[in-house]
Amino acid sequence: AEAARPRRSRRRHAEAEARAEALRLRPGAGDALIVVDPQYDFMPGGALAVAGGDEIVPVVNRIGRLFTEVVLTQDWHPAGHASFASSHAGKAPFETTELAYGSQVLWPDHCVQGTRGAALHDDLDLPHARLIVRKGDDAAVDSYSAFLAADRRSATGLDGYLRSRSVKRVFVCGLATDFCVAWTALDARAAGFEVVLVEDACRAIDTGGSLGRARAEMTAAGVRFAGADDLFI
Ligand code: VGL
Ligand code: ZN
Repeated sequence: AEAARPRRSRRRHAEAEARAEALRLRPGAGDALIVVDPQYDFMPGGALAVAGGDEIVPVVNRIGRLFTEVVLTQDWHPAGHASFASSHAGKAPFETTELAYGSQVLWPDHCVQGTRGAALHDDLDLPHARLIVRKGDDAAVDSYSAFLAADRRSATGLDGYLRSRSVKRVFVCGLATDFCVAWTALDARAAGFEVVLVEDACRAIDTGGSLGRARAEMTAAGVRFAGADDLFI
């Protein structure tokens, strides 16, 4: 056991080096940060509060400085949106229903266009963010993903934007891990980008096993998982 220790630690060291090398940022040369839905309705006290949602803000600010290409997304629903339980007689939040494009989780009314709940958190310090993608604005179709709405037809154009900015790899963070973050990460993979999920810059809703499912799907799709500190080595 004595003799095995240095060998093991050498291997661990090599693994840490490889991991650091794999995550080494390429600012201005292919890396982008996507910050998903850092809005008041997903923060404690909001209409669809995510536990610890506000704790991501300082982490996002810290990593945001590392990127020259920063994109924010904003859930942006009209009143009476199809994803709101209040739009379906007899339905309660967190139940599901069938819409034209498939199964839809129903939510409390949230992120209604122009309301305070839909606003980006005031403490976000990302003055260099160039693009804000609003999604979910079609009254009949939800959009967790920053790329493609739930009908899998209407695109936001984010894929073309990133490509035209020569982005090769996207780091994804924000709210909520198991819905908008996961769908954004999966669609980024499907669009051919390398994807790294910055886990401690995310928080989850976790309803009906959604977090476990999202993690499994992201792993299967080749999304890599990192912590914010991994980006500073
Ligand atoms: C989200 C549920 C409904 C999210 C948005 O940002 O993850 N979740 N709308
Ligand atoms: Zn929404």
